Amino acid sequence: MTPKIQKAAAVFAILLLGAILTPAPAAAGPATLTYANFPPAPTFPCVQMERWKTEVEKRTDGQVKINTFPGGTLLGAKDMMDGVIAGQADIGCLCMAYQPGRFIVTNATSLPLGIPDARTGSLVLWDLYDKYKPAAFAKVKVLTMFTTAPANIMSRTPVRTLADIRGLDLRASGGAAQILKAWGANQVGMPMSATPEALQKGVVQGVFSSLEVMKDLKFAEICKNVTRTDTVIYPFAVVMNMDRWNALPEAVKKVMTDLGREQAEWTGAYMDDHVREAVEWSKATHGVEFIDISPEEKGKWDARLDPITEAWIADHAGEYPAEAIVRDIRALTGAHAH
Ligand code: 3IO
Repeated sequence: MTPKIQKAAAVFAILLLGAILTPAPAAAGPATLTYANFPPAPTFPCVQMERWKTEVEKRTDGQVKINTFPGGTLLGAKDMMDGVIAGQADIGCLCMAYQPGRFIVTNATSLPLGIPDARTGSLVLWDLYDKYKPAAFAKVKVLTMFTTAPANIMSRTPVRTLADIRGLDLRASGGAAQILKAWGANQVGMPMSATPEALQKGVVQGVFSSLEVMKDLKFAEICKNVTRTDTVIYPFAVVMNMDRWNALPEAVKKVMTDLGREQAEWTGAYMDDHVREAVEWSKATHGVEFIDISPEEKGKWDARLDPITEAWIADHAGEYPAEAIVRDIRALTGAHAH
């Protein structure tokens, strides 16, 4: 053997030994991720969380394991974004309405622009995020977004007219809160996770949100009246810590990225179905009365909302393409509604 070949053989032997002694990557086990959520497990943000977990674990062939924490056990409603940025949870689900000044672009979906249902709302929100990639999300990976179905008034006493709602203590947040104020209610802001106790204790006399909570949070036991306004949605985001995201294998990243839009649509469709079910359940189980506002009265309610969108454009035109954002939400709503 020439010295050159001897050297090559030695290098080969060392490489072979190294290959034998180095454990295969699989031996390190799956990446384990924590996923924080603020409301109780039976509510829709947690139902979509479990669905996402199941799909990701299935589609990544066991390369990742997701540990879910519903009910604010890892992060609370208003700590979600900063908690994920800081790494207190790897993934978190947040309602953007709880920090209205932080998520200007995506919260524009909760202007009174006529989004008819949660499936449409979720796709509109996802496309809007995708188009504008707002700086508010620069520090996280956005895994999905979705919205509730349009909000309605759930209350102890019946609300049929603007006179009935004037001064009534009703709970809402974000864009929905602006609408309650325009109708003359005494709007009280708090996350959904704090609302059951506030209703129970009489701190508020009702809630302005999507109707599936009549069943999921048992509001039908207290709120015997629902006034159909179908006015505005609440937007949500699911975000991941950037360092944890960057550390994931490419194949896992691809699974999660590909799931973003599908999860938005799944969650919206689940919400719409579940609202229908909760309405029937509330009537049958708790004798809840559903009030349709008369067309003449509805004209007055709608007229109160007319200035809201123009005022929002005027307020934000300096910093954002506010007019284009509103135009896009309207166009996307038309494109996705069916
Ligand atoms: C919501 C939030 C948590 C659990 C169930 C829910 N249904 C509708 C919402 C929207 C929302 O965040 C709110 O505060 O009304």
